Amino acid sequence: MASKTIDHAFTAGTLTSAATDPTFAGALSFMRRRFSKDLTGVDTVVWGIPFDAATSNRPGARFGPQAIRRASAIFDNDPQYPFGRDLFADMAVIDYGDCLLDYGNHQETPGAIEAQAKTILDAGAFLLTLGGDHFITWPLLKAHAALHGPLALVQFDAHQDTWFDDNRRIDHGSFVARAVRDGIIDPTRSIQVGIRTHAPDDFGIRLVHGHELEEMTAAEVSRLILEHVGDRPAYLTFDIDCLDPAFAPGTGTPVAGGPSSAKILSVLQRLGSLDIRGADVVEVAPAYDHADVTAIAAATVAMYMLGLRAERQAAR
Ligand SMILES: [Mn+2]
Repeated sequence: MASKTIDHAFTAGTLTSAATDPTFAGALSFMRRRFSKDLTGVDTVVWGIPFDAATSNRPGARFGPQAIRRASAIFDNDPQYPFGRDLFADMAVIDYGDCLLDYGNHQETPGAIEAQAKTILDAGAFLLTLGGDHFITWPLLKAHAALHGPLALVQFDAHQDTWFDDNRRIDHGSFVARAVRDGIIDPTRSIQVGIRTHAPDDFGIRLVHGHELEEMTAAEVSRLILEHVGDRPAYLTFDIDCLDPAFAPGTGTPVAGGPSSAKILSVLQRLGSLDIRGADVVEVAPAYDHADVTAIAAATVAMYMLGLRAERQAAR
């Protein structure tokens, strides 16, 4: 066995080295990136937020980061499809581990997430977060908007997340209402894809409903997103319940009638010209999953976000 690695997550010599751990063995960081809290010379940070206390129905997304890391072992040392490249050849990516939260004191949760995100962003790194339920996106948006101003929100989701919010609730269904009120997203440049529930407000955000998605091609959907966002700095949030429960059963609030993972990955693949300043993948609840279907879909979405970034850097 020539030049294989094992436990690359802590034996890696450099941040840009390829991991060749056997798929079934080795320490499970995201895509075998080095586990580190050292932000020196880091381009991109993958970070877990194991929080699900804001869930309205089935809890369990606190186990999302672990499941997504484990599923990401399927990405071996071959060039990553469809990007045709080693994503880490020129991009220093670390797995920063998880956000420390007090499970008994949820009022402190948003502040803790925002402060720890700020540490990462202040070091100049791009942040890709693995949730956790969708509440976490609000403090993440706060940390990103402090740096970039109001962001265009590109949200893949079955839900609009604009339900009642009094600025104190710890609720995964109201982060968009709060972000609009806070002025940290620009609703006129924001878009939600895959919606198949009714919420109280849309705040002028462009919606693509589940039934519309069914009738549009992936090229049409991506063109709509690119035209609507334009050159605005964007934050991409991917709730795994955007996908039909057939493709993502392991989630807290599944809704029938959604797109396939193939359709949505085809949309994501075409978003390379978006100015994405931050991203997350949320709502993976592995207790309701089967054969890692949902975790593999989420790991693939997260890999695509790194792939888009690697492509953009190579084009510069
Ligand atoms: Mn949702």
